[in-house]
Amino acid sequence: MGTGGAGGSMMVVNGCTKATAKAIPASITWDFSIMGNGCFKGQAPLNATFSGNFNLHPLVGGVDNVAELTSPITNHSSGVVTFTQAGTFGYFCSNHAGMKGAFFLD
Ligand SMILES: [Cu+2]
Repeated sequence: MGTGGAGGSMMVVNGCTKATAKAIPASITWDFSIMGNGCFKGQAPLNATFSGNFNLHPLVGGVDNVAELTSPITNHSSGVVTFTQAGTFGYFCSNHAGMKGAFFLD
């Protein structure tokens, strides 16, 4: 399943649905506290800033621990992710299974 498409609102991505996703904060704390709190929604284009240790917690775009190499999240630099298009974008930490979430961008 690709994550770049516009899926329906009931689509579950990395445990997230658009219905329960929260507004994207100015800075997303990228540590264990993201577990259960990583579901976001907003309006593209936008930048999302993750703050954390990317050596301990490699931030990768994708779903169900499968990296999507074309995801803007996979291609982030220093935790700042630039989304230029609407879509649904999952992400996860490649070291810790519970660190995951998704962006639902209109
Ligand atoms: Cu981690």
